[in-house]
Amino acid sequence: MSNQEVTPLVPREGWHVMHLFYHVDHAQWALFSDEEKRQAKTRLTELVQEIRATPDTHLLIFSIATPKADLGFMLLTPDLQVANTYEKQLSLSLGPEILSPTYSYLSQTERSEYTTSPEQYAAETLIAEKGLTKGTPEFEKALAEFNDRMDHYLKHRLYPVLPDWPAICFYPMSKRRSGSDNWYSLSYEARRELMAGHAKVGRTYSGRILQLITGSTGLDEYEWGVTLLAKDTLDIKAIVYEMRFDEVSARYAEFGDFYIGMQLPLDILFRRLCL
Ligand code: 76R
Repeated sequence: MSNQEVTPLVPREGWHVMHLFYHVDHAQWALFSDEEKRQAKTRLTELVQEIRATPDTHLLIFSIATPKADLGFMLLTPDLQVANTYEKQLSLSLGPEILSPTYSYLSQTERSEYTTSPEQYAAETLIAEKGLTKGTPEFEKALAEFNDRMDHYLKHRLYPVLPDWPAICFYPMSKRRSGSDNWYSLSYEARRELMAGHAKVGRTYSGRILQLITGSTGLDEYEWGVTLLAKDTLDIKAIVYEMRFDEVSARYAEFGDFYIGMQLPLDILFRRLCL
């Protein structure tokens, strides 16, 4: 059945996101003739081109550091039917026994519950902090700038286009729900205040870390997938370390496994993976 015949599963807003990790079976690969190896790599290359030519669809490809996995993909696309189709095809692209999944994660891009609203920005920053008066040209200009910035930011959160920065870090995380450390029994105001502290730390990494937080409550084991892109692995280590001291992480965060990869063009990736 082709995708035209099934009902699309497109969220009301945002995209589906899959993180896919595989091992390469080199024993099976060694049984291929040179011609079969060439054909297999061509199949994967053509599939990658097809995926990347699909509207609103992005595919990041990376080699994984350490033998936790060999190869990773991050696929972003609106329709879960399409994501599922591509995911199955990627698994089989090098031949039925070459790639075996070692870990995977399903999430969706989402807007943040804690993003500052224009009303909050006006009251807390423009009036209380900067002493501006509502209705003055200065106030209106600052508010318009804020709205522009937020529109741009929301667009990035829901429909991200990720840069080709070499280092990629992925890990899933949840907010704790135990005893007196239950994030979900805090009031909205308390959570918003804590998240403001978190964001303040995060903003100091602007230009060095590009983060994408995707929601997975009800979709996968943890509540969020954290994807960090960097040009220097030291920045990844530093931000994760620094955030451990921030109350949101120190008290309320639980983490899954960490994966570190390097984004590479396919020809270099094939050589890296000894294919
Ligand atoms: O409105 C916004 O999106 C900006 C403020 C912001 C929110 C709401 C923000 C900023 N984050 C938000 C939400 Mn974040 N973030 C993480 C991790 O390892 C750890 O300890 C935690 C993993 C990192 C490294 C990180 C980085 N953030 C979230 C959420 C959802 C929480 C919820 O809804 O309850 C999670 C799980 C999470 C986790 N965060 C930033 C960063 C960085 C670098 C920023 C600044 C971004 C910028 O301003 O450019």
